[in-house]
Amino acid sequence: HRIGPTMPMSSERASGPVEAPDKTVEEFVAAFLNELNFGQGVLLSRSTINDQYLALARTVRQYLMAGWLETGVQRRESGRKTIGYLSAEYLLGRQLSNALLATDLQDIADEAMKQCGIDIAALRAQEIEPGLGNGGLGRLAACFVDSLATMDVPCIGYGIRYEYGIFRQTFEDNRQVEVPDSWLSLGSPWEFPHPERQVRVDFGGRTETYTDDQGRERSRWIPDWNVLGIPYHHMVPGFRNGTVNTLRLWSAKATQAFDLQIFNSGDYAAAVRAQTFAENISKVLYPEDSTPQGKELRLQQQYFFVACSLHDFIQNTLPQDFDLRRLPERIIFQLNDTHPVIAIPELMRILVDRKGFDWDEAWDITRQCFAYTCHTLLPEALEVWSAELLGRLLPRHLEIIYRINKEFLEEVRETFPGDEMRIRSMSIIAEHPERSVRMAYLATIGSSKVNGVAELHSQLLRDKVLPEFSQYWTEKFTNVTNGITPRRFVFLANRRLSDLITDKIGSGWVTDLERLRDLEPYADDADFRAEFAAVKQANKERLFKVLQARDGIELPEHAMLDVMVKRLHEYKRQSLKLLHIVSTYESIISGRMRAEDAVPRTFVFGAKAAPGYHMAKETIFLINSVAATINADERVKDVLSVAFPANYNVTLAEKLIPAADLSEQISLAGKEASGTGNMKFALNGALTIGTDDGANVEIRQLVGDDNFFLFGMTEPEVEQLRAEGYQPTSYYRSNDRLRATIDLLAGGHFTRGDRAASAQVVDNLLTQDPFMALADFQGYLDAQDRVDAVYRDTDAWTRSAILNVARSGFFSSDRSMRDYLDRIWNA
Ligand code: B1H
Repeated sequence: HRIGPTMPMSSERASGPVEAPDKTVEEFVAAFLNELNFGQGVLLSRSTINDQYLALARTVRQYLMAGWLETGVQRRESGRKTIGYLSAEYLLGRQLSNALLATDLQDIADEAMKQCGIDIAALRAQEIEPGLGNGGLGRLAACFVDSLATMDVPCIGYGIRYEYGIFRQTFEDNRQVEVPDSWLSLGSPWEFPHPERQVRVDFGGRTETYTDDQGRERSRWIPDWNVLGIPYHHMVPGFRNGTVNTLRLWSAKATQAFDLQIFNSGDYAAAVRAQTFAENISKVLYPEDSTPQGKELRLQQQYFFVACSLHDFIQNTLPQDFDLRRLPERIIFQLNDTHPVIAIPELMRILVDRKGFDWDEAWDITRQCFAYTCHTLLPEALEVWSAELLGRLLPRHLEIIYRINKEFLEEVRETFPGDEMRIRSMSIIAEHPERSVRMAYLATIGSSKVNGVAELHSQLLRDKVLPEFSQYWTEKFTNVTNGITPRRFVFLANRRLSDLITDKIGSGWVTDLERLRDLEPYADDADFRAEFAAVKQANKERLFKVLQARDGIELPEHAMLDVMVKRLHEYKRQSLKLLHIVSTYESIISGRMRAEDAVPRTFVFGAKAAPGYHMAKETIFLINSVAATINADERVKDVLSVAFPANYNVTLAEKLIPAADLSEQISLAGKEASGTGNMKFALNGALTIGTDDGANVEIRQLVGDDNFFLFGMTEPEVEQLRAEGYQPTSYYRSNDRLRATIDLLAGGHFTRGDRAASAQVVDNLLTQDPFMALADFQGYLDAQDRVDAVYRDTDAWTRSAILNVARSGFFSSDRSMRDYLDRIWNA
């Protein structure tokens, strides 16, 4: 079959303007019925909610289409530098509400659906969110592309169209059970497949050397299998500015050649199996957050989407005769962690092997085309691929990596002659325990800039993770503190607060979040405080309805809502939160504290554990067990409640965060690179109890110490304690409350007398406690006492909450994008 060339530029507009329907209820209804009848092939009277949802989505799409096509034309004509955001994850969240918000069609759509006798809320609820990411890293990518569209910056987001996103979490007998996330099963109205733009991706085989016609020794790759990448385009609408950028997600498909070879051998079943093998590449998102699995399929995924993306930009996006020496003027590929770092040798391969460039010239171009963001400090999270595996899957790339390394180390040797220790420590290739490729080193050497994601993290990155490199290239290292999109996480998620803010300071804050500063004076205005508190209460009631319908959870109306939502990981210390809850409960049932003297609290957890992360799953079991016991205990009724709704995701976050009073950000100092949930809570008027870690540091500096509950060791204190030899049992022995808490937890009180059921988490805390929860326990309880004291004073609490909102404008991802543009992209 023929794949036609795209039309030449000059004729693009000749095809006539694409016009959106008018923004009136009548036209909206007409477009909707048209989609329902002609698109979905049903009558309104016979249509299901899913039919109606799909038709509504396609109707809203019509309003975005003209902007999308026009943005595409402009991008091609302007010759502006494009940001190629390379990310293995995009945690998008639901699209319908965001599209209605971006087009300012919410009210019209409400009314139009009403006229059709449809409850739009039911249609919104019908959408399965695309969960193509694990947590913060994937959500960050989604916030960044939102901001770039809103700022009208040319950006193509490149990633993988996983057929199954992050698993759906359910609980059985208090334990996590994973269910596949078949998010495509009811149809996906937001994607546009383009099978005619398929790209072939090679794998395996060997390399051979030959002499080219100029007598130069060269290498070429003789691969032995390949797959096709089919791009699926998604619209990324800017906020009410007409810009619509593109997210291009790749799906793997078997090639015909691949099948034929085996079909001809006569083994039909083997041929079908081979097809499945190829298509497995984009089948499922790896569910590990922070600790990458060194699995072959994962490396296939990484190379697959990166090869498709580079090909797409160079062959299909740039003009035909483009001079690749000028590539850095037209593209900067931002590497979202090390997952896409194989793009660096891939670009070298394209330039040297396919386009005939000299090595040195190709290397000079390549380094200018990449920038690398590191998202972690955990040593176990730094990606490393065994040379054996890399060489088997991508033999030419391994060869290129060896040469990059050889030339780099020669350069270092010139600067530091005889310093072999240093040279070994900077090698991309590690020799122990097996020969392997350190992807973070490759990324650092092959990029023009390297950044961390919060001030503290960037400093630790320089000092601890890549110290030799930051000495060698001081200027290469920089910081860009993360941010979140205020469109989704304030305007959409918290309409009541948004209306209140807009009423006082106008609506400019939605795209210029620093304007929230203008709210500061209202913190001292009693009427405003009352309105602000009423918003919070209304958001809680909305949440309680959601939890009741979604999980059958009943919660008391008037309690402090204390929320910890994030992936389950030991370094994040959900177990420390659990110790606080059990300790409070123990104080009451032991009679040390009267129930009526406690500040009523509802604790909410949301957390998925990686399916293979044993300790994380045990912690989930224990939280659920504690929740069940406390919720059933009459002695603490309406004083302590614990809710752990299953399957925390973006959709639930949008309901939970606006309702929260207290935001739990309690990782061990030096472990959480940034955190972004922390920012969402502050912007929605929750106060933070947190350690001096990640972006908490910057939140506290901005909102002020009086409006933040700080506790725990600092990063240097952690290091010192570790060096002295940390002994968790010494805290258990010397702290009565800690001992009472752990004894209650260990004694089977929450597990129907089964002591073994809690033993793994408890023993881990007592004997290893790798993230020093016991060392920070007392400080945490003291900080929680300060929380109670402020909460009793409603005026003081609300005042602080308002100041948190007013002073957190810095955490807009628009600001992050401006920082990338200024410090990294030169665009
Ligand atoms: C973050 C990851 C991550 N850091 C490996 N690293 C993964 C690593 O599938 N994998 O193998 C998946 C995810 N995610 C997070 O990034 C940090 O922990 C947060 O602190 C940070 O806010 C977020 C965004 O920068």
